[in-house]
Amino acid sequence: MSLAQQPSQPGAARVGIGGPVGSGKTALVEQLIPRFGARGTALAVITNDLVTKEDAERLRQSGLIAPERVLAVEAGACPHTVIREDPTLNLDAADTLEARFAPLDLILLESGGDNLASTFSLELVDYWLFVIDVAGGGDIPRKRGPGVVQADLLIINKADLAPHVGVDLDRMVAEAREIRGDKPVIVTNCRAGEGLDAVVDRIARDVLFDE
Ligand SMILES: Nc1nc2c(ncn2[C@@H]2O[C@H](COP(=O)(O)OP(=O)(O)OP(=O)(O)O)[C@@H](O)[C@H]2O)c(=O)[nH]1
Ligand SMILES: [Mg+2]
Repeated sequence: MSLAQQPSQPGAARVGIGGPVGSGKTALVEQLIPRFGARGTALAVITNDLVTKEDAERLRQSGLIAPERVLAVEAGACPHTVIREDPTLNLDAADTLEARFAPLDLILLESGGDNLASTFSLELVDYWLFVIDVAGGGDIPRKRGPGVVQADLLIINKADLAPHVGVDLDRMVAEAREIRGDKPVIVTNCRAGEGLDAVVDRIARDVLFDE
């Protein structure tokens, strides 16, 4: 790693994962944990749910990660507020994890499911992914929501469902690429674990500065 590439802040890289309700954000986290583990990346996770700790409990019980490395933030009725306008709760959770498990390499922050306009504060994260899914409709990229347009990495998940919901996946991907210019788009199937190595490689390269 060259000095010029090193992150300016010491500590763990913070990566946000946003996207509509049910698009597969937690399923993505479940796929990423063992892959980063295999690379030796020291990892912790923050989940945001509206008024429960559902996703945190799911991850804690998954056997994929030590339960104490998962913290839950209750986002209230507006999940975007705690990742954008006032990310204090998430910043505190990230600081707590860093202090407890130093040195951490990476913290994944899953937002509560939200709409296509949700984006992350760059005060909170160094990089963020937006997860949409094929079953949500092939026209989602064309709607140019800020999440789809601005995210550092767009994930189009549930590729396996395309034939079942009448979506032309190639067209959906082509439209997403056109709208996003140079920024990456990766197609995944988080049920079968497809496309995930490319996601890990991207994050490792762009965020951990580790080829
Ligand atoms: N067929 C298929 N199902 C998937 C895929 N990824 C996730 N799912 C299913 O989609 C549903 C929602 O997945 P979650 O990971 O809970 O979605 P989420 O985005 O975390 O949901 P919220 O946190 O509630 O917004 C679950 O039933 C998953 O099993 C996929 O690639 N293909
Ligand atoms: Mg979830």
